[in-house]
Amino acid sequence: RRAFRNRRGQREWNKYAPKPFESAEEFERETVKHIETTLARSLYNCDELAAYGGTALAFRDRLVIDWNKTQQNQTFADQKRVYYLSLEFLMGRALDNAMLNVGHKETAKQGLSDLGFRVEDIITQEHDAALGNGGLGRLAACFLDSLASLNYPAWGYGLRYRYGIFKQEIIDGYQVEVPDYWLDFNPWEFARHDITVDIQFYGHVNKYQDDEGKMVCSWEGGEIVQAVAFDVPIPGYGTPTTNNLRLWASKAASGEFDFQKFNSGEYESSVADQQRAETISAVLYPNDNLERGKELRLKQQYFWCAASLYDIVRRFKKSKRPWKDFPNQVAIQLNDTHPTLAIPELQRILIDQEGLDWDEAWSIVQKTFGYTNHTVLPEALEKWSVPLIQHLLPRHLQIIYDINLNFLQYVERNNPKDRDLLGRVSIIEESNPKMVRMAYLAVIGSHKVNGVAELHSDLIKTTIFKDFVKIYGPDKFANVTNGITPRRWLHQANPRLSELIASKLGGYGFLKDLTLLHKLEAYVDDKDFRKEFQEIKYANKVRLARHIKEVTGVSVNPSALFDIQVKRIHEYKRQQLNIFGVIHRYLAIKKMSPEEKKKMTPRVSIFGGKAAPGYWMAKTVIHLINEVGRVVNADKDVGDLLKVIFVEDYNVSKAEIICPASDISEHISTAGTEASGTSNMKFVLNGGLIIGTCDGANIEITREIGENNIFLFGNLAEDVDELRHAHLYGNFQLDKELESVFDAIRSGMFGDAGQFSALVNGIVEHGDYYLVSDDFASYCKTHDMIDEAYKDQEEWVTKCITAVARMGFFSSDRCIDEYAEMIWNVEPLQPKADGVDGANG
Ligand code: GL9
Repeated sequence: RRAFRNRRGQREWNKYAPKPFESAEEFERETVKHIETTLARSLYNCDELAAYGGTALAFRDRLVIDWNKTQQNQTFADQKRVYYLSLEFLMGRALDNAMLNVGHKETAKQGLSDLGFRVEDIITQEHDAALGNGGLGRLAACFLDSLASLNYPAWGYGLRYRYGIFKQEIIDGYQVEVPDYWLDFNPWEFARHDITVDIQFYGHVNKYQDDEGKMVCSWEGGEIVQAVAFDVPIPGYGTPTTNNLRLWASKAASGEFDFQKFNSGEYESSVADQQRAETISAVLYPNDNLERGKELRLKQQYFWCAASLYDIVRRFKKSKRPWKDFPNQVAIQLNDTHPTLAIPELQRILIDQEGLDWDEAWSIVQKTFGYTNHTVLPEALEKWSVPLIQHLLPRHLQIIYDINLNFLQYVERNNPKDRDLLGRVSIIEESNPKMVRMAYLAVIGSHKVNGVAELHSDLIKTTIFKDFVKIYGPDKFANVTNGITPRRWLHQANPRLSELIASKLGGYGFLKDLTLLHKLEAYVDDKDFRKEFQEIKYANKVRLARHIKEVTGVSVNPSALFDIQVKRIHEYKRQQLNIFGVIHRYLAIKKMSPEEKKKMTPRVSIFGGKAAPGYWMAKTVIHLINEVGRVVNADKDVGDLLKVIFVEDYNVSKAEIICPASDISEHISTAGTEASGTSNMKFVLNGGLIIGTCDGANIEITREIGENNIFLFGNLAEDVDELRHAHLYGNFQLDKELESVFDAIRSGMFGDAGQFSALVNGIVEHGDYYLVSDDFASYCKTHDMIDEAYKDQEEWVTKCITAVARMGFFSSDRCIDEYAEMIWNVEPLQPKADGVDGANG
């Protein structure tokens, strides 16, 4: 696979590049060499971790050659590049992915076996790179995979957090957060101590006339922190293209602690500066869909934007092109509003440092940026207080005010009659203190704004950005429905299913063009295919059952219906609706006769996900799930009919075990709140059905796979406002069945009822903002339908296979092509394969 043909049509290998392992022996030789020399470990006490290290380094050697060539090729080609700015990249493990992209996993498997190891055990030694919270960060990781696989010249820019998302332990049913120190041994990053940028904070602005009499501003004083680059290779699938993810770490500018203090015995304060600087990139903020306006977070944002822009501008300037070419060479995508400061920062560079006039600079800025919105939840929309920005970034505040002034004058000219409009769309909110609305700044500073699923993209146009549609017209707003990479979420997570599909489709082409899956529909009635499809699902459930037994001690029956909800714990995602439904089911089972029980479909309700450490309500939900599990799982009347499991520390590598093992997964957010969701796609692609609301990408999944193959329920987005209003000002009627559930909780059936009163009262007394009561009856009824449907396994398998066959649309490759064409205007760059300096592939 790694061979290329030269101009004479002969297969050749690069003279110097390490070739793919030609034999297991060759792999062993290199792995052992790394274990003994790079890692300085003796083979006689080589444990699995050391074997992981040696294996990773042996594969890394291959990756790095392609990486260097790709970068060289992209530099020579000198065409437009994409820069994806994201505060989160939820990468998960890298070794299995490297094996897939470099090839020769089988060779490694054989070699490891000769050394006395199983490849699966070695792969699982790796610590997840968990530099993200959830969907937004995982989307960025899928996008990097697709960008490389499709040969787009692209870089990711992020922060190198010393601590990623915390590890979750469940102790006595409560979430406990443990720090995730993941950098002990990370063979996938390369410290570039020679690539540093000085980043300024605080200080003041000086205004003066330059030699030509022009007024100029300069930002002076304050303090400097150094950004150091760490690079991570991102290999593409089926191509040698290997892109770069650059993560910035913070360091004290001097790089050394104060020797004078040190020598005079003040050891502690001598390192204080250093530690203060290093805290900037120390830890990922663990909030999901919530912004809290902390100074350190703003520092992180500016630090990362400024370092990345400096790097991008430096690269552009090497080309010696005129500034007006900047947007033809550079496309910057803002992943949410987190990198919005890049907008005033680029404007500052162009006017204060490069001497462009305002309008010329601003036109470059607007053409360069695109902004992706990922949520309409009001509590997630970023706002920073004016005094804080004034203090930390005085020059940027001036620029933001100037951007706002120009914008408001433009609005006023075009809408002279609409007085309130100016106040509504101003970047500055006239509150006390005044606030900078980052989403508005992002919209104004970008040429395209996109949502992440059709419903969401429509919603942003009618709610948070309604006025901007009036001002700019609808064409500034677009939709790019999210997707997932089939490499990780089908082939790596579910190798047997991938192999089965490949056997029918004549190879693994579907991993590059997921729409080829449609050919599977021809096998819906194929007996052998169906049987094997079912066996694979069963085997995946056995694998998950084993994991559950290992970590919780609870045995679950793999023949039961596996009903899974894994995602961040959030009121809008409504895990509370799910657990209330579970209690409802439990109460029903308790009342059943033995005959009725015989007819029941046995279930395992599986939950997983982290709550933000300060999100008390979400933590209460976790506690309730665990308490219900404790009671139900020990109840002899129930037996296998119902088990309730909370899988602790849900993360990317656990998702790879969980997603292939569902019969049903739950995507049950209050309509209009989940922008897209992406795990819905992962579960269906792996042959599970879903129960969901008409929200986010569920709607498009339904359109693609057919409404017979999905279980939809609940109120529609267009009715939510009305219902909320009625709750507060009408007569709130609690659903009767839900009332019985609450009675059970209040009776102390699941431990001290006082612990759950806020959860219950939020619904009964405080307006039920998330419409749990309104949707409860239809939710339970739909679960009853699922029970019935599951009894007819023939029909069930037909649904699952049909759904898989129709999931081609949800590849992140499709997303990236849409971004490239509609927003970035960039072309792929074919890897060089001329056989001389031999990018091979
Ligand atoms: C999110 C949305 O809530 C999801 O619906 C969406 O699928 C993803 C990716 O577009 O973005 N927005 C957001 O802030 N998060 C999302 O998952 N939160 C986290 O990632 C923590």
